Amino acid sequence: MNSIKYIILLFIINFSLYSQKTTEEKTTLKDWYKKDLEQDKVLGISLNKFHSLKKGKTPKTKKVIVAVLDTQIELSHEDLKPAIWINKKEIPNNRIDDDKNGYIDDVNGWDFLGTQKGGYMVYENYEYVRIIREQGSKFQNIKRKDVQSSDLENYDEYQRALKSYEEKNKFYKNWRKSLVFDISVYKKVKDTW
Ligand SMILES: [Ca+2]
Ligand SMILES: [Ca+2]
Repeated sequence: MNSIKYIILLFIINFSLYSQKTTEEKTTLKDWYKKDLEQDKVLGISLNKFHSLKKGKTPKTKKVIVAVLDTQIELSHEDLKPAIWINKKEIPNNRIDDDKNGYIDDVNGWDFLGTQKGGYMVYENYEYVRIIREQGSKFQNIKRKDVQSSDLENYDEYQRALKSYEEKNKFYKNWRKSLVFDISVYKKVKDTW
C-alpha cells in the first residue's frame, strides 16, 4: 500500500514539475526577444534587464536621436509616437520647404524611395541603374580623356555603374529565364492539382 502511495506522490511531483516547465517554456517563447543571453540564456535584446536596471534611476546621459534607415516604422504606434523626432523648423503639410533643407514638409525625416504621396514603391531600380539613367546622355560612348576635369568624378562613377550593370545583368537574365520557365511549367501543372 505504501509503495502505491509513493508512486502516486512521484507522479504528482513529476506532473507538477512538467506543468511548471511547460508554462516557463511558453512564457520564454512568447517574449523571448525581451530576454538576456547572460541572465536568461536566451538571445534576446535584454529589454527586461534594461528595465530592471533603470528602475528608479534618472538617465544622466544627454538626449540621443536615433535615425532609422532602410525600413518603415509605424509613426502612429502608441509606443513610438511620443518618441518620434520632429523637425520643429518645418511646418507640416503646407507644401513649402520651410527650413530650406531641400525637402518639402520633412516633419519626421524623408522617404527617399517612396512615392510623392508617401506610398510604397513596388518596383525599384538599383543605384547603378539610376546613375546610368542620369549620366548616360552625358557620358555614353565618351572616352575619359575627352571629359572635363570637373566631370571626371561623375564619369568614373558612371563607368563603375556600367560595370555593375554588365556583371549583374548576366545573373538577372538567367534568373528571368528560370522565372519564365517556372511560369510556363506552372500553367501546365496547376490543372493537375
Ligand atoms: Ca524642409
Ligand atoms: Ca512645410
